[in-house]
Amino acid sequence: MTHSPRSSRAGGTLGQACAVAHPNIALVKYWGKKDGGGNRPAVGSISMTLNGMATQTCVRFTGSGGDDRIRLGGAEADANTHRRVRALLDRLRRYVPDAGAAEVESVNDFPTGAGLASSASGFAALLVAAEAALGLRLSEDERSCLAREASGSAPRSLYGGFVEMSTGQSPDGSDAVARPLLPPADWPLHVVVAVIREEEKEIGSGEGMRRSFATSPYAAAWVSSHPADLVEAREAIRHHDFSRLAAVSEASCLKMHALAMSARPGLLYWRGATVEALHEIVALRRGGHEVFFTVDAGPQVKAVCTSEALAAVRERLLSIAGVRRLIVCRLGEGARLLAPEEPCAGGRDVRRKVNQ
Ligand code: 2P0
Repeated sequence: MTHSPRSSRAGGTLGQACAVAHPNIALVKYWGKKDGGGNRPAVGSISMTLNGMATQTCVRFTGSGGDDRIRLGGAEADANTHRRVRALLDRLRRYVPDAGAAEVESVNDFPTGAGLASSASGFAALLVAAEAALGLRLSEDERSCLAREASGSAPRSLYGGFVEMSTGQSPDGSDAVARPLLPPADWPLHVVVAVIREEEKEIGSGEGMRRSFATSPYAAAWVSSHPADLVEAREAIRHHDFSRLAAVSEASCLKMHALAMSARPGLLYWRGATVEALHEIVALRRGGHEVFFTVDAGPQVKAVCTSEALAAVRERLLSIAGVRRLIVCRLGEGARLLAPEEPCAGGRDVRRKVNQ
């Protein structure tokens, strides 16, 4: 993709910046990539950005050579994460060739790599912080594209509330971007995350998608039936139609997992408590509570509900053996820079160096 000529250097000296971003959960799921590079999604998606979990990331460019130093949760990043972070930094450094090596510190206040969209919030926060640290001013679409190349779900965390990510038509991916659909305050829903296992999953989403598309007999049907789900969800969100959103979201979730399970070898992200939680949520809805489920590439179950249903949902999910704890969220805001005086869990060392 091309980033110029709209990008511009905002001026000033190279510096450091910190940003916060929240994970998002997809109601109409992204699963699968287009051939030809650029990490373009094979299908569009619609998500909710959540406020109860956050990634905080600080980036500092040193102006001198050497390798990037990348720390996640206080420890050196593993080789795969290091490679992905460096790839995004390299794309940004094309604008500022004298930026030098970066120091990155990032902290999640929720389990990492366990189906809770840590790559979405992580890469959204990294992009916003690095852009500011380099003094760049990217367009919204450029920001979306850079986030997407790092992680397909990350552009959705750039915005708050309900967000749609497009698969785009252009071969260069320049229109595979995220757009906000509805601000968080417009529909005050809750999301209760039932944490079932905090360990990192064995098969990451990227590998799961590749395997599903390479081997499942259902991949073509997933792609061809997807646009109707997007239309349905968009309409439900526009009209604040809870039961319509519930129906299309649960259908998209189960369809995605059916696709993953039908890969060879099959991908089974669920544990026993996952299935129990799905049954309990359906039973609550039959009992008159406004609640529906979604599950991502991990065992955790997310229950989307109204304020009226919240107490019953919490009680019922906590009663399931195998549910370790709940994280209760509302719709959250998009990624943003932290002001210098705001505390940043991800940037203690980076900030200390700058202030010395
Ligand atoms: C989603 N997931 O729409 C779907 C549902 C997981 C299940 O987007 O390879 O980590 O970095 O583009 O963004 C997780 O996929 O994948 C994801 P990459 P990503 O939320």
